[in-house]
Amino acid sequence: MNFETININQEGAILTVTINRPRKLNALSIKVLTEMKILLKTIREKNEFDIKGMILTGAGDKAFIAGADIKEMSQMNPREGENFGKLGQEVTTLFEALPIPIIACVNGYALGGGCEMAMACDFIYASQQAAFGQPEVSLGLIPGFGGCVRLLRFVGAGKAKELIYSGKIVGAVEAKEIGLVNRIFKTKTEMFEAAHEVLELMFTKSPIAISICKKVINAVDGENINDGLEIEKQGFRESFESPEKIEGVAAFLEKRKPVFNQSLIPTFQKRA
Ligand code: DAK
Repeated sequence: MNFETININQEGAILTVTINRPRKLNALSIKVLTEMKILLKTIREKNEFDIKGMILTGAGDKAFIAGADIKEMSQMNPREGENFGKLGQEVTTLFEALPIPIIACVNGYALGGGCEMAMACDFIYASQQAAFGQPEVSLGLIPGFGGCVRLLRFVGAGKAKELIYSGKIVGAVEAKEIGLVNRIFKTKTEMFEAAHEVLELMFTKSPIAISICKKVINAVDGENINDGLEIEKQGFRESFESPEKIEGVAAFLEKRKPVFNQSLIPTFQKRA
């Protein structure tokens, strides 16, 4: 399979998927998400690659994924924003639905949709250079690829709220302390070696048992992810309707600080 924005490399039963837009810090464009969706659906429906495990990573030394593509989002109306969010949620849901272990190897910025993509994998390994955050509120947005739901599951409500409300970026050590990251490595090479090693260990166990463990853990962790995702989708659309999204996104593109209306009290209205 040939893709423009992702690279795939199979070694034995392990498929490494690399988001390959290093000059844009591997930001998730519609193209990246569409190609990811095609790949994951092909693996799920055909198991064409005959793999037992997967690694997700980003090209270059600076970023795993620096988030959804802000430039593309700046052109989207609320309806297009909703469709974009749906596509992102489909990709993250496909990761969880694949009945094999998937490790996110984070080698730099994992921000916004990037952090969400890492959390949709089974667990996260990080290099010392890794940095994590959900900075969407700086753009007048909310995490929309499952971030509110999955960060809560990884680190608990208090830490999730602190990170999401502040948009703060934390390094690998703090990310490990709060339970977002399983292990930290000095170099990228060590990280990938360890990921291969643990996957090879898993391959000596029952693949069916592992797939059932994955299904059960994902199903019982929290109550019902679909309800949570539905609410998040509505909230995301709402943020797309807000003038603060226009200001936040414009400020990023114009390389300046955003000016938000502090007196505005936002309301969250559930859609029918
Ligand atoms: N999107 C597009 N381009 C990006 C980008 C992004 N997220 N992040 C970086 N880039 C681009 C920069 O614009 C720059 O491009 P040029 O200006 O060279 O053309 C290039 O990558 C290098 O970035 P910088 O020059 O900014 O590099 P620095 O080292 O100075 O800064 C940084 C690195 C990671 C701190 C900075 O780039 C940064 O703050 N990036 C944005 C991080 C961010 O805010 N990420 C969250 C994005 S919002 C949805 C659901 C979810 C989402 C969207 C929709 N639906 C439900 C609809 C998700 C939202 C997000 O992820």
